[in-house]
Amino acid sequence: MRPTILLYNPISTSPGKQRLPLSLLAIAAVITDDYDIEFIDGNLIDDPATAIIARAQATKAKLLGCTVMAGPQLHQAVDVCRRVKAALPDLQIVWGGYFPTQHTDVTLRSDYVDYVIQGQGEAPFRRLVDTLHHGGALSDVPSLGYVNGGPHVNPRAPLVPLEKLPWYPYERIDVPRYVGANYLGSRVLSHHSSFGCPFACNFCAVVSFVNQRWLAESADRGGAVVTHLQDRYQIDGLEFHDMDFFVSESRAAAIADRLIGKGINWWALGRVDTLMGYSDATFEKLARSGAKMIFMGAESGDADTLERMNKGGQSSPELTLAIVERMKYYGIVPELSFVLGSPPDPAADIDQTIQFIRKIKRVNPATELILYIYTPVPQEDSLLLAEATKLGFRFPETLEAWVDDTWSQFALRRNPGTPWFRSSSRQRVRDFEAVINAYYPTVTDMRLRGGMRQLLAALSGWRYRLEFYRWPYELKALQRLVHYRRPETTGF
Ligand code: B12
Repeated sequence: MRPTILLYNPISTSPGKQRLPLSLLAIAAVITDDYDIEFIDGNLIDDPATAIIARAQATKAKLLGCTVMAGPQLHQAVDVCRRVKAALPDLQIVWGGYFPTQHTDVTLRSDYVDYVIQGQGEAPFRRLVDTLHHGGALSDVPSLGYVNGGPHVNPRAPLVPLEKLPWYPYERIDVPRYVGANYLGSRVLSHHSSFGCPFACNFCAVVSFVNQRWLAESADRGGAVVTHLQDRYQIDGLEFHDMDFFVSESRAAAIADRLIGKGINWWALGRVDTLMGYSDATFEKLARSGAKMIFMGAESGDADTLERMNKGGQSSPELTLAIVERMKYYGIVPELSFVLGSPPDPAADIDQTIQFIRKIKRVNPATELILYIYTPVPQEDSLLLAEATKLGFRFPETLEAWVDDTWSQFALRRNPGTPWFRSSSRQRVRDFEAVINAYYPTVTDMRLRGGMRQLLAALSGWRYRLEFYRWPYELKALQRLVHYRRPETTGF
């Protein structure tokens, strides 16, 4: 009999908005030939702990793998893993993904997580699974964190090119339950066509993850996956969840070639400077292939702040203005995220960025905005983290502290409660957000129909013109009434 491995995806989104659990599909792909796999998804069921306990008892599984991002996922993962461990102390639990990679010691200090796998998971996971089932030394499992007297982490495994990894075992999960509807289409799925990012922005969690490497699937393989998803699940929309889809222009153009004529609208993430370097011919192709919206980190309207963030490349506020203009020409919506309120002078940073955003909207009113508030991520040599530490910032030291109310807010990057950040500054960002979103309602919210859009724009006009953003209660009430969805709560 083949051993069973249980894989658990903690809840990460609201019901009906679940994404394919790509992280777990990726690690499942490398063991599926030799092990049976069962997926338990907190986005699909109410009580994952009970389900895991029942399936572990029925299958005699020895290992539970769990993927964890900071935020709601961590919240559920802590509760569920604690309960599972109490019921089944012999079931080994391994965490992987962003949170345990960044906070390995804290994770291992809990008494319910046995192992952490840092960074790219496929090769180390295979090795761990084999070691636990067929013998071997934990010290030989690369990228593995485990308790050995104290927390111990083995050296990282070399990254494996995606081209050498097997396709995701879609047939092992109920894919139709993940087909969603949004502004891209009525049958939307997701794919991950490259791993990593060559830059080292010092507010970004991806850096400690991949150390400035970028490993991409070929256009042939990417195109074949999309064709499969369309033939099998009739998709008309696709989200590429890559950390940076557009690093290589020739690859992006070649993928676009393969998407032209398929009737699929797509979304992906890239950098302003990279995309400004693309030729008109490539842009033309992207537009024709169905690129509907491209997410880019604009981060700040201030060149010095961009410098402090170590944005790298050619990043500048002028280039951001240029890309929104360029994308307007091609009919592709720019989705810009900003990281506001970074030290040392958060209030000044916020004011400057608000002025900049107003300029952007004048150039291209369709631009989508995502306004995050700076929250540090662990990263060696990060100037921002060093400044934050000087101002009294410390990460929590236990998983329990991570999931308390204050730190849960921190992880969502909307109300971080960081020592340098006054709540009046946070309020200013949120008030401005309410006004600008009313004045220029987002195109991604399908519930906002013509009349309501006009009403919101009319009501917010005087505030926007006079730059008076305080106490926008009437707008917030109306937005609540239409269940206005902030893009960052439905995106990433
Ligand atoms: C898809 C996605 C989501 C989906 C959730 C998908 C799901 N699991 O259900 C949605 C849209 C819901 C989401 C929400 C959020 N997300 Co998100 N999300 C992503 C995104 C774009 C892709 C992740 C992915 O699937 N990658 C593809 C897979 C194959 O790669 P992977 O996850 O890295 O997995 C590999 C390894 O990590 C490892 N691994 C992962 N899990 C496991 C488990 C085990 C057992 C093992 C052994 C290995 C392992 O092996 C895998 C294969 O190599 C990333 C950015 C990115 N491109 O990485 C952000 C990202 C992870 N999200 C992030 C954030 C901040 C959020 C939000 C908090 C945003 C917000 N403000 O609301 C929310 C809330 C999260 C929550 N609710 O808990 C940040 C995390 C930052 C941080 N400090 O850790 C990221 C990095 C984006 C960013 N650059 O800031 N997100």
